[in-house]
Amino acid sequence: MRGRSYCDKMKNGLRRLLTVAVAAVLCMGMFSGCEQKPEVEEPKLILGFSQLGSESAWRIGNTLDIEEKAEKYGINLMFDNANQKQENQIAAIRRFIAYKVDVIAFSPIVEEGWDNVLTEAKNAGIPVILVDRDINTEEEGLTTCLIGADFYNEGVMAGEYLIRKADSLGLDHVNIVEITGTEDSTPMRKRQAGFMDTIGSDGRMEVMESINGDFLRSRGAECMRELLSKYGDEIDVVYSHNDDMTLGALTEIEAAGLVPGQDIVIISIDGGQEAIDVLKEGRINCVVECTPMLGNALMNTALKLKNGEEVEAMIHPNERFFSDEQDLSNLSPRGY
Ligand code: GYE
Repeated sequence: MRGRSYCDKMKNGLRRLLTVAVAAVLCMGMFSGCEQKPEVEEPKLILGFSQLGSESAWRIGNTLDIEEKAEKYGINLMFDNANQKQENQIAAIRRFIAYKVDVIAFSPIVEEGWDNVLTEAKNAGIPVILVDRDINTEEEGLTTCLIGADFYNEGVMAGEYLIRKADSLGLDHVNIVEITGTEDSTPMRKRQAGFMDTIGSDGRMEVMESINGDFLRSRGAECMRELLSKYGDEIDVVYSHNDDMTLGALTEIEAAGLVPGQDIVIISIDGGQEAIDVLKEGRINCVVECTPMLGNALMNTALKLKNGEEVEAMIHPNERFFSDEQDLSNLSPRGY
């Protein structure tokens, strides 16, 4: 700039000097700050979890428990809800691998079809935990462990209840309809097998039809409508693989002018609050427990894997059943 006075030049020089001094002080502050420990604690581990959907009260309870326990344990949870689609679960697991999470956990919607993506996880050195449901594979070492219920035993408990009920009612022939969970899923397969193996040797028992209700309340109602239109009041027993389908079926039974719990024996699985309340009213006869509270076991197992420790191959929570044979007045709130 032309024509500047000596005084202007002095002012500018001073200004520059000041700017440099301020910058130097700021810089020193920044560097000394770098030496201090960051205030935010590093997460203990990053856990990628693929939930299969939100089809039932059980599933919603399971998701809430896992989110709550991740926070309690200081674990960074990358959560994905697959909305009932296997391809969404596969895509989520691939994202977890790309992100290099420490541990992957997932609840497989069905048992088959996981080999490729789990081989990718294995090759990336990321351990995989199965939550709730199992997979079917010929490959070795794709997963580390399974944390979930003993579904076969749940089916056995349901069958044993039915035998006792038939005895107490003095029935010599029992017509059963079964509303099953998602086809090819572990709980569907094992709840069916445990039940059939238990009643199989009892000559009074006849399964008229097994129909797929996909663990959904709306499908439970549709299935029951169909069954009632085929068999009407010949149906003695409904064995339903979860509470939501059971509750859907009840409305159809009542709409058909029948009294659930009396005209038809109702056996359900899960043991969520709504079904327990209906059991107490006498409109359901037996509910086998299946707890969705798997969060503690999952977080403990994930931490062990991160530390390179051994984990148990199978963790089954303890489960019981609730029925019209018991006094349930003091049962504590179910939490799902
Ligand atoms: O019984 C049902 C849910 O896999 C144990 O899935 C779970 C089952 C549960 O939709 O309500």
